[in-house]
Amino acid sequence: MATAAGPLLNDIKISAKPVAGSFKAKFMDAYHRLKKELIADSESFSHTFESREWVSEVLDYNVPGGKLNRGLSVVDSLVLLRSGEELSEDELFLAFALGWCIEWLQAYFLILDDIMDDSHTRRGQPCWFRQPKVGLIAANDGILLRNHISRILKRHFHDKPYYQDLRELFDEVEYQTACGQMLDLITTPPGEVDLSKYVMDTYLRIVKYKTAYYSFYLPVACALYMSGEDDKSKFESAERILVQMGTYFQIQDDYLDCYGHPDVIGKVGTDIEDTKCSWLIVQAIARASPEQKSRLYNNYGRKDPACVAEVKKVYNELNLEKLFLDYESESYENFMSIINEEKSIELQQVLKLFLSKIYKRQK
Ligand code: GPP
Ligand code: MG
Ligand code: MG
Ligand code: MG
Repeated sequence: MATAAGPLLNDIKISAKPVAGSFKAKFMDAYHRLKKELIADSESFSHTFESREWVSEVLDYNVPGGKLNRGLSVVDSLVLLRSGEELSEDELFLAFALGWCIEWLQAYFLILDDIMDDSHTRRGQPCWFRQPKVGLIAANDGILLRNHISRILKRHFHDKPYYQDLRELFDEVEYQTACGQMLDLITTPPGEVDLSKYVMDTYLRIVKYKTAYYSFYLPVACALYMSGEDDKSKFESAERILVQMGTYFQIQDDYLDCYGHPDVIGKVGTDIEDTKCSWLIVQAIARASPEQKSRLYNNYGRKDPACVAEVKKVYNELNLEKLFLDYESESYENFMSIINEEKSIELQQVLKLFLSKIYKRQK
């Protein structure tokens, strides 16, 4: 992680780094336990040898292979919310289980998103639906993963006072994400290039819903429920700031789609070919001359590599890389000042940890 923001970032890293690092191995142990329980679970369905093998492969291929930032954020946030007070082994496992529910949700979204975006690679391997034996079975695998979340919650949280809150939280966030995904898709219908619709307001609405709630608000809300928090205003201020951070995260994703290295980001960008309402095209349309606009209209949304190269050429003429890097540095300063206004020191720490994990990320 870069330290261009100077001492402020170093302050966060001092308190944040050891927390995240130390839980990774135990977090993976929890994955194996949850996987075993799901496959052994015969309450509603008794697995055959083939189905057990299939589920095992669906899980191993799609669930644990990412950065695990969302999942680990639950336990990291809980530790900070408890002001460093030690968690029992049982509490630790529950925080891991909630973290894995988020990773399961992410895997379910990504399997379906890759079909919808016609993507080829994800996390350094072919997208699940690109596996010859999988194809559109992937759609059902996504549904299966979504249902696993409910089963994990029921098995491990049924007797907790916050069980109903968790169920509603996951339902609400899934709904928000599906709405965001809908906006993402209907703003860019196949074959239609109407770049006049690509304005910042529309963009911000798409990314708030398709990315920010599940990636940023969800882990902290899980940790707040686990910590026994019942002050609604804590949830509200966390939501307000984390949704902005999630927006910043998706802007990075859009930037990396064009300028990131596939070996580092683990996927080959498809936003230009898919006519996506990406941060880059919104900025380009706002700045382009009539001549540049017509080149964008003629080349955006086409699978031809020469068309993609022409769009990137306009991006370079408009110096969008520099625009992004300036936006990134400004965002850091803005976030720090919003976070420092937050009344709860524990919540401040949680938010700074999130910022330190994503600021100037390369993947
Ligand atoms: C990220 O968009 C958004 C999601 C993965 C949410 C998908 C939601 C569903 C309900 C399926 P993206 O397409 O820019 O992500 P990536 O670049 O990783 O493909
Ligand atoms: Mg998408
Ligand atoms: Mg995608
Ligand atoms: Mg993307």
